[in-house]
Amino acid sequence: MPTIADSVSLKPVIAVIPAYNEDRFIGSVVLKTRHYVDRVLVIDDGSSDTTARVAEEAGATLIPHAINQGKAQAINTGLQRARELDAGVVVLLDADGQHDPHQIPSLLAPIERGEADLVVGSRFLEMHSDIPRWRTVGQHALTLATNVASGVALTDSQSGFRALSRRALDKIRFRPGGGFSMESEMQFLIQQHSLAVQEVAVTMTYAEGPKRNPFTHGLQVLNGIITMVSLNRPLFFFGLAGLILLVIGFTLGVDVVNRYNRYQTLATGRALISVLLAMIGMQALFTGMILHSIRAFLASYREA
Ligand SMILES: Nc1nc2c(ncn2[C@@H]2O[C@H](COP(=O)(O)OP(=O)(O)OP(=O)(O)O)[C@@H](O)[C@H]2O)c(=O)[nH]1
Ligand SMILES: [Mg+2]
Repeated sequence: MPTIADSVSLKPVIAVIPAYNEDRFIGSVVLKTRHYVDRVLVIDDGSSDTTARVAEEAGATLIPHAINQGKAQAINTGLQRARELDAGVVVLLDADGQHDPHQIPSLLAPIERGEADLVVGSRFLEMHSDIPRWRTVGQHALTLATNVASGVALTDSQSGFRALSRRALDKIRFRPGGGFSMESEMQFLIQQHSLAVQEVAVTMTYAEGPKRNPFTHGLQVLNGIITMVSLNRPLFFFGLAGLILLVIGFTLGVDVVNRYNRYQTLATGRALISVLLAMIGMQALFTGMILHSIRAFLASYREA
């Protein structure tokens, strides 16, 4: 039976779905997704429920992880299998029914037109999604942090509903232990490999409450962003922080000198803080420069 994916020139279209204890939703997600792609890969990440069986019965190719390794590692496994299967395009979506498989064609369209290597389904391009207000605050904060840190601007950095061209598929691999910061990590990889990115408007369902504590989840993502920025853009991260501290320290120092000239008394507290800030600033600046040089050296060593 022909699928809608037949109209896609970059075949086969492969869906990669990471799943952890999702037996309530995985069956319908796989069935709906199959209408739009040639093959569905479900990475069962050591679930203790019947996710694996339901996914297979619904027609997915199952890739089991014996133990739970986290979302990023599950996607790495799925992308590796997609490369082995010579995928033309890959679609990433969640197993919990929050993403609507009927929107897969709009996600694929920019890649079919040859305009993008990575297409991100954004909840915030058009305000369709019925997202609890308090959750949007955290999502926007993480997007701002990711945009500033990576140098690539998106409206929804945390969306897991994405499509990758073959070129992106060849470049994208997440660092082990990345867990839930993989969406942010993708933004760093876009910058690193000069991939063309586009966003399309999608809706997401928020029928149920969050599964994990959103505060700790947010902190984990933030921690991932800090790790990535220090690995990928040390000069920006340490250099900028160092420069800011140096400027504050210097301004305070000038103020101390002015006060001394005017009142002939030394503002000891301010003077100490000024010296301390300047010292930390210098140290951060040098750390950034040293890490930047090491990174450049390693890159040239890898290329040689
Ligand atoms: N492979 C793998 N997938 C996971 C793990 N935890 C969650 N997932 C999957 O990753 C996707 C997103 O996880 P969710 O827990 O729904 O995260 P979220 O959508 O940010 O948060 P909610 O709003 O609470 O749904 C789903 O398909 C999950 O099944 C995990 O430990 N390993
Ligand atoms: Mg979810």
